[in-house]
Amino acid sequence: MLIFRQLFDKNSFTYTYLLGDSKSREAVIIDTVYEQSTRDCSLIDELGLQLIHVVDTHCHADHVTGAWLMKHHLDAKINISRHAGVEGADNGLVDGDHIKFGSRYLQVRETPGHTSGCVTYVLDDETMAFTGDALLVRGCGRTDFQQGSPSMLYQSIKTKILTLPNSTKIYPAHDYDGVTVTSVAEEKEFNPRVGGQSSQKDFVLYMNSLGLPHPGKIDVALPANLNCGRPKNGRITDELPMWGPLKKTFAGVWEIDAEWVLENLSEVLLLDVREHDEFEGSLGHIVNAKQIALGSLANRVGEIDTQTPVVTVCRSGARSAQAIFLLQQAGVTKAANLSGGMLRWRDRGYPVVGGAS
Ligand SMILES: N[C@@H](CCC(=O)N[C@@H](CS)C(=O)NCC(=O)O)C(=O)O
Ligand SMILES: [Fe+2]
Repeated sequence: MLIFRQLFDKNSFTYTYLLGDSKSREAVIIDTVYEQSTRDCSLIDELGLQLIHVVDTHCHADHVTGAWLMKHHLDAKINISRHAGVEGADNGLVDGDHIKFGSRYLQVRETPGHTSGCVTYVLDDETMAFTGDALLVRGCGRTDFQQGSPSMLYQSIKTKILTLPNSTKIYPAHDYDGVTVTSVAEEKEFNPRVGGQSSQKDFVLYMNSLGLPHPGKIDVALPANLNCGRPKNGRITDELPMWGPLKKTFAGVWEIDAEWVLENLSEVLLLDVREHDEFEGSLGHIVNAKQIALGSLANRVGEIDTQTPVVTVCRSGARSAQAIFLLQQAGVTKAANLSGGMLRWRDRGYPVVGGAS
């Protein structure tokens, strides 16, 4: 079975696609965004996938790709068109190449015109095509920079994309109105630029009259993307806090493993957000923990020292996850949830004060 997720970056209106083979757990990710790497790594981890390939549909002009960072974190191979002119990719793709993940693959179709190095990735059974900015929902990518060419884009769309089965679902790299998917049949009929009876001349004249301002981030994005998103000095600038081995869940909560907490009890403030009777009840509590029930936390947050890392604790790790959001809102940034809560702490046989044996 195919595992499929569509993810969205609300700053650049970019869609990122994760595809995995449920049996082998191997996965590929298409068009990542640098600032979303933590999110993407968390989802891959929570779904139990192993990222084999990170692929880009083209050298983006509006956001920095997460390709280099994903490779750094997960040891995946970087793939982009050989014609994209970028440095640092593991595989320079050409028409007809296959990108394999488990028993599945994506077929590479060169679809230049938005840029000279644009490709469309077609799933092995032709049920899905990832068109990048070649074909958007009721639109298409601009053709006024990066060796763009409206006549070339027209040919790419007509001969490489709209020749797929009518039922093929089309997933674009962007949609500025939040539309998530379309199909070959729909775009053949309703795309205002290439659909219906529109000729190449109609298309070229349409595209030459767009008059769009350049993307706001082009001066940052292009040089970075010419190096697959590697920062200039090779230093990572994502959001990982450094006070402990933290992991961010896909739900957006920083978590810390119980073993590290046990070994570093004197370095952290343990904040137990259970009710007082639970704190003194059968599960017991961790030594030196401060008890403030979740319901009172917003009012009592001033009692918490913002310099010391805070580890929030509850029965299962659920209420203490909500406590993380409250602490962050109050400016306590060094805070992480004890993953698994008191239940896991006790399962592992770690020491508690009070509680039933
Ligand atoms: N306002 C956006 C514009 C982004 C933009 O120009 N996007 C390109 C794709 S990289 C495009 O082809 N857009 C098509 C359109 O806006 O119709 C920004 O500043 O980033
Ligand atoms: Fe683009």
